[in-house]
Amino acid sequence: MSDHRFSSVPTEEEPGCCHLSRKVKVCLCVLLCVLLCVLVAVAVVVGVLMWPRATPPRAWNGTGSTPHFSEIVLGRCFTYTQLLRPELGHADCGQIGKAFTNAFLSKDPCHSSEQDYQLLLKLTSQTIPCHSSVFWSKSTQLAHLYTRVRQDMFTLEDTLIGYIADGLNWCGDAGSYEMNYQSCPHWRKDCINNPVSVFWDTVSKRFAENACGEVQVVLNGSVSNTFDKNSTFGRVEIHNLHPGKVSVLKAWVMHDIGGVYSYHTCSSPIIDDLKFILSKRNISFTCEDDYRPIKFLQCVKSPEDSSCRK
Ligand code: N1C
Repeated sequence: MSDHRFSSVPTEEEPGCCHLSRKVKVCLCVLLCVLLCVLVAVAVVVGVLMWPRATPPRAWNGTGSTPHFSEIVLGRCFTYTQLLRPELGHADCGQIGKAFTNAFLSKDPCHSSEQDYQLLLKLTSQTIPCHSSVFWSKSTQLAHLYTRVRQDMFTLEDTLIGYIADGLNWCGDAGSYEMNYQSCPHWRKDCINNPVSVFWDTVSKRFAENACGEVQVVLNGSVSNTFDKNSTFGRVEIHNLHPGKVSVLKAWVMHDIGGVYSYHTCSSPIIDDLKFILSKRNISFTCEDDYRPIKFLQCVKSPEDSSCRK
């Protein structure tokens, strides 16, 4: 009699120790293949992302981006909107930070444009009351000392956008998503349309366009270019003041205490250049040497100077 019992001895088709059907085995094989493919794909993606850049960013003649640029921008934005001017507490600092970096990342740093900063400008729009705008040229420290005491007055750096960007440097590279921390274009040696110069021109233009009432400018009488037609103030701001909105520009020509030489006063021809540009634009102009409220601030540092004893 032939042996018809169900045998546990493996047949030729089911060798070895596994009791799995052919179907299950095929399924397992397919699953393993799929897993392998997924693993390979993940490894390739990670490899591409982590692989060191084949080409380093272009080398320029200017200083590279400020280390921790994005963190500084975010921190300053929160400081300004939550602590200094809580009336701007609704501003979205996350979006502002993104709009700032998106304005220049992955772009040729010699082809920056006003357009690149439009979203950032929109997100940082701010109303400055009439009679409170203070411009400056070659007098950054003194002008900011002045508005620090006069909290009702605003330089561009006392507005959100100016506060965020003051003193920072930034640029990207067309071939990368990264910032260039090694070098950025120098405005004279490389190109004028670099992200930083275009930024200050763009925000200075808006600051001037929005000014109204009596506006002031702090000028430095102790340098040869007290009024410089090529400075941001002389090239951008005075040409963007609105004659219908701005009644008068009051210039304060300040001189360093103990300075060896005063280059210019309100009677210098260089100030006439400024007066002339404004008269053509139908904006009144007044000028005063060593305006007392600002002079007092200089005297705080040099109380013993004879000019401070009067
Ligand atoms: O070129 P300037 O001065 O005349 O520019 C000053 C003028 C101010 O009234 C500001 O409203 O233009 C605006 N502005 C800034 O607020 C600003 N902060 C920092 C222009 N430039 C600014 N910076 C940087 O200083 C920027 O890198 C630019 O090139 C210098 C301008 O300094 P300046 O010649 O003394």
